Amino acid sequence: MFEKYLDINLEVAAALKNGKAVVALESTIISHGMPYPKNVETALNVEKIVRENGAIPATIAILKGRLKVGLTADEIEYLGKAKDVVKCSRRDIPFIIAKKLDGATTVASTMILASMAGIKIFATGGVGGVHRGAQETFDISADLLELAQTDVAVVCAGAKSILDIGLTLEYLETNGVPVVGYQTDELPAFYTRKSGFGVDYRIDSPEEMAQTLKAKWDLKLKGGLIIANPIPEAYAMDLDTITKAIEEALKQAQRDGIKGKESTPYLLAKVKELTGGDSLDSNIQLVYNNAKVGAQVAVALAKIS
Ligand code: PSU
Ligand code: MN
Repeated sequence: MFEKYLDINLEVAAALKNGKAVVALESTIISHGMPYPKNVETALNVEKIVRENGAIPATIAILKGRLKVGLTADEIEYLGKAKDVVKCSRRDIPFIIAKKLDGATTVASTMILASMAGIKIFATGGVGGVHRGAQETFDISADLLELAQTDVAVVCAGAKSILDIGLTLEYLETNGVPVVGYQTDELPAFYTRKSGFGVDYRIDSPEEMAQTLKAKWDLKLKGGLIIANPIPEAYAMDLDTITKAIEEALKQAQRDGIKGKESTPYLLAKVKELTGGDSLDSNIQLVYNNAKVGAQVAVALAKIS
């Protein structure tokens, strides 16, 4: 049924048909997560890194109401520049289709489209989470609920401290979503390698990660899994600098009355401004590192599937 809404590009379709490794990539990071032209440059480099590590990249978005799995370089450029792209999560998908709009997919909606296409591994920078102050605002990302129900593993750099990391972990535990540290015992905090919080399990190789995923899905334990991959040491930010920037960004968000889906893009842009662009450089490097690990896990999973 969903096939009539879905366009899988030829290369991705062939790879899936032949059981080759494919890595899904999201588009909200392009349209709402980074400024032009760095967003486009990053998205194209991420695809290159996925290829260098033996997998086929599939950047996912909605264009003129069509669900696209695998964008061309021109489509990525278009998304990176366009001003009226809707940040599209699970609830938005049918409206973007019926109105024939352009939608950038979040972690949640990228998982949905990846799963329709048959892609199991998805690499990005950060997932949404439980926001600080969620006790009052109820701001909990739909990404977390998606992880509870859609069979796609997400490689990210942990949870950043614009979120309440402790509450995010509690929420994931309740919903049966495992949080795995890739070559780490500690959950990374996006811009830094440490958060003060542990992970559920540590896994050190793509092969063991693949075996874990296969067992989970063979047993029909539905839902995804967070593969938390720390930013490389050389690109990690100074804890004090990033903490101050995040505190200030949160203060300004409150002052400006930022709510709902605007919240995460606003905070990311503010943190970038307050760190003089340093946070963006770190953000880009951690995405590259996640693309590499995502491809390696996808290759290992393809071998045993
Ligand atoms: N975190 C980042 N960069 C991003 C996002 C999160 O460091 O670009 C994006 C992802 O697309 C994620 C979305 O799915 O923000 C979460 O938004 P919200 O908090 O509104 O659910
Ligand atoms: Mn939210």
